[in-house]
Amino acid sequence: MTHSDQIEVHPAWLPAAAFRALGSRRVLVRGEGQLVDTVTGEIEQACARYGGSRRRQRQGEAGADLDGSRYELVLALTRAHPLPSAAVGVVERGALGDEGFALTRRDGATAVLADEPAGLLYGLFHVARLGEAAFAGSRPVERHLPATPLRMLDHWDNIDAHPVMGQVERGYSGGSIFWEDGALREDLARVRAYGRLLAACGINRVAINNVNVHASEAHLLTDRLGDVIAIADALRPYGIRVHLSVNFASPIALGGLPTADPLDAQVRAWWEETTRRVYESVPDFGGYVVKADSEGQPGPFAYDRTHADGANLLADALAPFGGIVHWRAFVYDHRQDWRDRSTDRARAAYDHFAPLDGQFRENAILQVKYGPIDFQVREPVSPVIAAMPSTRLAVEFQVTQEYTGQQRHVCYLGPLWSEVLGFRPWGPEESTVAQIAVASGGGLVAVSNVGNDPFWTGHPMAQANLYAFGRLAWDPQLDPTAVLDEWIDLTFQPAADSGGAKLRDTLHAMMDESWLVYEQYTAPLGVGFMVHPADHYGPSVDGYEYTQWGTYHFADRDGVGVDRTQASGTAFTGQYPKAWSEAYESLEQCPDELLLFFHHVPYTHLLRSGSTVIQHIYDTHFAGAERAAEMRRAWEEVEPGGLVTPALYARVRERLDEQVRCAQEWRDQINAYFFRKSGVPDERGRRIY
Ligand code: GCV
Repeated sequence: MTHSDQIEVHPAWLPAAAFRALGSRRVLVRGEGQLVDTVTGEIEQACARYGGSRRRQRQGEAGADLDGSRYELVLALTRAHPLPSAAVGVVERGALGDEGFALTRRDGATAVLADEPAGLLYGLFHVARLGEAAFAGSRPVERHLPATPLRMLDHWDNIDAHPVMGQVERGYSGGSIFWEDGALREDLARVRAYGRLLAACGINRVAINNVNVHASEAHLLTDRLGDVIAIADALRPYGIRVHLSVNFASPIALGGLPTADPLDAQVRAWWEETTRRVYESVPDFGGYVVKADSEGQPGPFAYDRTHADGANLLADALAPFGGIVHWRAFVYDHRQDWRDRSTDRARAAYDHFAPLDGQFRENAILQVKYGPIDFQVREPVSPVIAAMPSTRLAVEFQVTQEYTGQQRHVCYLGPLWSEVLGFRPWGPEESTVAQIAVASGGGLVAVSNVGNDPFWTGHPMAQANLYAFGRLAWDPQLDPTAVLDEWIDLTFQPAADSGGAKLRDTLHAMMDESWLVYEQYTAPLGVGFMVHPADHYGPSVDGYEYTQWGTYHFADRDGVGVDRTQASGTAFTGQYPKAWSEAYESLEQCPDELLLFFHHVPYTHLLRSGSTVIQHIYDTHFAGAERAAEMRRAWEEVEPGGLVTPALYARVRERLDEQVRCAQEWRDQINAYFFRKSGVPDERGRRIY
């Protein structure tokens, strides 16, 4: 496809060839509804390209055509009557929920059944993922149901380009696909194509504006509702509901009231009326996202009210329409005195929110960043997740690579998210983070990495992160390496011949462990934030050390790390259930990769790995920079022009040059810094500056 300025837009994981297998078949679609129309349209296009045929049958249209044996692929709603024979007896109606589907193959026909149209859409994309395999042999009935109905992306997009943060806060992929220069884009083709990509990996909700809600963006709630309607219309054909980030002080800024106090009757009436109007315009509107009392955003603290009071105000306004409020737990003191070692930013979310457990309304979801600080390359899982059994919780990830290479570095984040989702806060045998979030009635949310860049995500390989987030939100138990394989198969359509196999191997070699490689040359042992303040890119070891932001490493001539123990530190370890509280508290049991997050230790401290802290720092930084160079060498072996277009080849090549440069800079600055502090030489005598 092309967009307004005529740059070819990369098809990401939906190139035409992804539909080759189903587009060359005889296909029957049965059912009604907008999403069934979407399915039909997809099949129509694929058949036009690949020579297949499609028949659409609506309710009440009978005829000999209903005999499934004439079709090689049948997609039908279970309520379709009568069911095509290929689909009869496959599943009990009602067992598939709002979004699930069943897939089976027998007597030469593949059938996808769903109770609701959304299920049919997800089933269609599943068939595309399977390719020819969907049409081979026979398949027992498989049911595919999403783990959670809440699989959402947050955009940090601004309408007006912000003087410091730009059009997209922490965006590394060009401008916003929604807005440009203070207005909604005229051509929303990219937004429609985005919706299609998202549906194909399982996302069903999008918040369309930055959680830092500036002046123009606040008006999306009221006099700029037209923008919201247009975006919702563009995304609806792919089953995606739109949410808005709102400013807690809107009753003052937009409503002319003297207060935004959540318990004030006029304020409550203002939100009720405003929300009613939103639903009048967008009946399937998803709800609000709120960043309150955080990094300068207004909130209930100004009125001596709690965050439950704040969230419940909006929840009550949304409830009559089935909407939800996502209330973010990212609340901390961003004006801390660096001299004060007792205040610990890691503690803040738990301290603020754990006492409020059970006080939030049914339709309020607390949105918790996966770690206690801020999307670092390595953090422990946030203790809030285990601390609020009576609250709906959504775990928040960051697909945009703010702290993981800003889409200039290859950093496949599937393994990080998978590790977090599989973490058991209550100890072995107990529930995982994913199970806790799902059982609470929450879900998974992530900050999007998409912009109007021709490759969507700046670095073409960062597309894999977006895809993987969707797939893990649908099924948190998926193996991230297998998900990467799906992405490779769809995106590059590699054949099983030697060329295809080689490309697959190269991509796996570069991406499978790229998160760990990034960790190696940047942040040792759980220390975070040694980045340039403001843009958060590249090394600046002391960049945050004497600032107000609460993100310190406390390196001195003897040692490094933050003492968060109960015995002698900030007592953050005490916020975890016993199993992890004890493990993190203990120098012997604390996992190496988190040691400096929890402990301040001498440079000569012996890690569980057998290395000392200082030698580990040197070794990992040399190794990480070398592995970045290996990635570039691997990419140089790829031949542009076959499965990899010259444009994509060149974009990756250019990014790898920067990654190698930056990794060396990280290596040299970190090694030099810690050598100068500690005076301990590298036992292998390598060059340290
Ligand atoms: C949208 C980090 C980022 C901010 C972001 C904030 C948040 O601090 O650097 O740009 O603000 O997280 O999650 O709200």
